[in-house]
Amino acid sequence: MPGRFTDRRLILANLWVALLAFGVGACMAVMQAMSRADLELPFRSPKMYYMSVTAHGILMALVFTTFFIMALGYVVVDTDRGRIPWPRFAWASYGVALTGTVLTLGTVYSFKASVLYTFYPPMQAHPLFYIGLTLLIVGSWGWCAEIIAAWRGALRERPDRPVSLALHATTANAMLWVLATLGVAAEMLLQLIPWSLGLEAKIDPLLARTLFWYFGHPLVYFWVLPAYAIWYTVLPREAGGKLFSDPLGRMTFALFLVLSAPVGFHHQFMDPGIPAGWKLFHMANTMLVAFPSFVTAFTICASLEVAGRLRGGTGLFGWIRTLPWGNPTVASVLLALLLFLVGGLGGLINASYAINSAIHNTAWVQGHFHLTVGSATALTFMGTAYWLIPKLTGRALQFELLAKIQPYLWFVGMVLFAMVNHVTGLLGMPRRIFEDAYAGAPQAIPWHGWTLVSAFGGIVLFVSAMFFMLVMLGTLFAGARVPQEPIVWAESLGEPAGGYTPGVWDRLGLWFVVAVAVAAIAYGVPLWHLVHMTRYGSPGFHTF
Ligand code: HAS
Repeated sequence: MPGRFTDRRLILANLWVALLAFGVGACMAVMQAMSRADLELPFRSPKMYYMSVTAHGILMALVFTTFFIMALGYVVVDTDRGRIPWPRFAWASYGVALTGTVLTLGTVYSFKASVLYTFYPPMQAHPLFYIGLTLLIVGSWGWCAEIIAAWRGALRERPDRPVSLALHATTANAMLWVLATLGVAAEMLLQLIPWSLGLEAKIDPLLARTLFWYFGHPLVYFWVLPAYAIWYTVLPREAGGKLFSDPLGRMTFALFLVLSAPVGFHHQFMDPGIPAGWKLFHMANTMLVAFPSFVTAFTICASLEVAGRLRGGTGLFGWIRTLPWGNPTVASVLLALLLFLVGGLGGLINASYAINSAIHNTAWVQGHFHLTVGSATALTFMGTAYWLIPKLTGRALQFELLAKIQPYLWFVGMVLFAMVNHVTGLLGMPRRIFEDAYAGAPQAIPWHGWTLVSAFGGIVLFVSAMFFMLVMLGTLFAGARVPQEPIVWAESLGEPAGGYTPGVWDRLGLWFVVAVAVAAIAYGVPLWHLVHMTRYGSPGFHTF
């Protein structure tokens, strides 16, 4: 029966890595949340804690996301084009990315790379840590080549028709990823790898941080754009309605491509050595890149209203009640949207130059990113898995009741965990600390009660994650055979009878060129300054 997908094995291979990374990452997370609240655990120590935080960050933020996004990209191409352009090349890219992942995690679990997922120098890891991450990125470039080739193939075949919105979104994300990863590739090849191999005695941490954040902010959009794609192309149909506007979706993804890179200094507002004018410029761009998210909030809300009213909802808010809250895919996405509303608005607070000094490096930041990548992205991906796996495997979801409860548990856990992190952040609690007693500092006393609440949230999140894993493993191994449904993207309201004709937002090649130019303006001069100013460099430090 399974066979609707030509590249099913490749998609499943990517999904398996994503799922395993998520399951292991969730186990590390619950230990960290408890350890931070001073709850005793076997083998608890700072050394164990920082190894675990590094592993959790790499597994969740870099491995789970990247492999899930690659699987989803192949699903889109397979659905729209019937097959991916070069299957052997895709398998080779997968092999490279997987080898890199194993190398990196090997160094982390052998306590040779407790440098956290941002791997800021002068903390130094084993060379294989950096080489492994580089391979993970090289593997993902193979995926980008596949997606862009599929998009070009679709354009060549039907020049009078735009590609599907799903393929448009996936291609914009692949282009964004190519542009973003140039920064981290430069950091790895010119700085971190030679320095960790002992070929260079010292490293310039500020230059490394700048190259990292050139990559690091578009990275967050690389994580969230596939979730946006699901909100636009799957949610409206699953909720029983239509997408409010297809053209607004196309504009959104093209704008993200252009505006994602020239904003990285909002992670470095507190760093010395970067002129204030450039920080202000990046702040203004950050406010601009919020625009496509506001458009998305409007479009998705309008699409949900259409669905709710088609399902019989009346009155100002009656349509919200009639949405299918019992459908695990829809519930996951709706709850992800609600959490993202808070996380996204928190992002705008972070991006305000002056206010950033109050929250930078505090627990607030981990609150922010658990509502964004940990909810908007991760919870949407869980909902996507409930929708996708039966279509991919021809097996019915197992443990359906757990699947129905799981998104709500995630929501409650995240409210307790991430909202509370915002509060402790405002109370001055730093992020990434092993224990909230902070060596008995009196300022730390008010943190403890709140941190216990966040630890409880961590436990609820862990239970939710295990429910998800049970449903996935149960379905993949023992789901009953069912007729395989094809993937059909959501229809859009107001589509002209003969279909749309390509518009300016469909010209992703042009927007890529604009994106390169904007990134060159935003980074060219500051990087030139950094490279030419007097620099002293630092030797490596092995903290644990
Ligand atoms: Fe961020 C730090 C600013 C979005 C991830 N961010 C981080 C870090 C991560 C991260 C991982 O300016 C930590 C990095 C580290 O380790 O140091 N972020 C922003 C801004 C946005 C933003 C302005 N971030 C994200 C997304 C992420 C992510 C998305 C991952 C996926 N972030 C910052 C800044 C920092 C930062 C500073 C540095 C802080 C510091 O000092 O260290 C914006 O793009 C957000 C725009 C989004 C919105 C929300 C739109 C709402 C929508 C939902 C609508 C809801 C509906 C509900 C329709 C304005 C789309 C309907 C439901 C019904 C039931 C009807």
